[in-house]
Amino acid sequence: MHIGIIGITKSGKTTVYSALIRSAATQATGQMNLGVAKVVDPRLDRLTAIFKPKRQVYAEVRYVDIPGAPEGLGKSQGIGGEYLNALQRTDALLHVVRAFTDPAVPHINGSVDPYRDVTAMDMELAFSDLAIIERRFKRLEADLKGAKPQEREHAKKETALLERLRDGLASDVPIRQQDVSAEEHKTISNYQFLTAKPLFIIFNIGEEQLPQATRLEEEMHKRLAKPSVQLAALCGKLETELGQMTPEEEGEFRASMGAGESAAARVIRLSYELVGLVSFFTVGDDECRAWTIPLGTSAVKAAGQIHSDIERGFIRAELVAYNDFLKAGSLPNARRQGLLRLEGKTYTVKDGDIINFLFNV
Ligand SMILES: Nc1nc2c(ncn2[C@@H]2O[C@H](COP(=O)(O)OP(=O)(O)OP(=O)(O)O)[C@@H](O)[C@H]2O)c(=O)[nH]1
Ligand SMILES: [Mg+2]
Repeated sequence: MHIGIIGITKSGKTTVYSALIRSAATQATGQMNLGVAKVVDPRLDRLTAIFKPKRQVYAEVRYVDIPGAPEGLGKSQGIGGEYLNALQRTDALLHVVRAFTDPAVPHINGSVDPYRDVTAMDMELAFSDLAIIERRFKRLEADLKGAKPQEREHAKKETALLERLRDGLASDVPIRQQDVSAEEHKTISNYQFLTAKPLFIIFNIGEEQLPQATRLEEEMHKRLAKPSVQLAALCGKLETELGQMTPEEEGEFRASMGAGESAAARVIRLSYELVGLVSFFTVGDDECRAWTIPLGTSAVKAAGQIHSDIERGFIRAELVAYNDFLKAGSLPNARRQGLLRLEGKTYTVKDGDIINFLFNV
């Protein structure tokens, strides 16, 4: 599971990436940066304060800083399309939009206009999807010649679906906002359409814009809010600098700057939600840990996240919801109050479940 960072050249992609992974990254020409960000979770901090384990392990999100294709996205397919391939492998896209002004870093279009850049990128992503659809039409046409009746049926169905997606794209509706059934989703999942991926739009603002950040985000929500689209404003440069400090120093600095809660931490948490991930916890003297699973994961699959042996030898999941645990105050109390329950293989794990897997190998 990883999120690809995209945007026009000098929008601050590498800067935002550095802020998210809390490490000052540079970028060799044409190279991608791959890094891991911790999902700071106050619930896990609370559990750690209660259990006082030797180790605390946060959930993680991976980000890929993909260098900008200078001549634009759609056109880059002509030059080998590694850029497109890299984008297609991602699970979501994070679009860093230039909102800061700095005469030392000229905007390639001459002026700073974040909403213009959002529209331009949306069009490029749509353009890339349209090209994939056109190529597929040609293949389907060829396949139809001499196809058996059943194959013909399939090809016709797919052609109709792709025509619908194409018409939607032509009227500016990204695939993520189009009506696609679960079955149709399966058909198109191989194509890795870029406008089908969840999208996070980040306005990379300058330090001097920080006092307006909230107002800016409200405006973003008015103008850009859509299903499977997440929005935030963040000062990449400042967040990167703060990310190099110890948590104590960072806290003091944020207070003195009026920079509020960590915008980077918030973006990471929102990315996690955007791609449909939730956390369950394991607790103990040794380790308190947040584990990552897709929303809707069964108990037995969740066990497999920890170890394949636990999945194979799964007997039961002994669990308590985070809020119930807090109410009870301890695991023995939770047990006495009937809040600690046993669930089987098919139980759907909820965000915040504290689980002890019983297994036998
Ligand atoms: N003043 C100011 N400068 C910034 C900010 N964010 C990034 N920059 C500067 O803008 C320049 C480009 O930033 P990068 O993060 O390298 O941008 P990029 O999108 O990765 O650039 P490419 O990979 O070359 O496309 C650097 O000199 C950054 O220091 C900001 O919030 N304010
Ligand atoms: Mg870069």
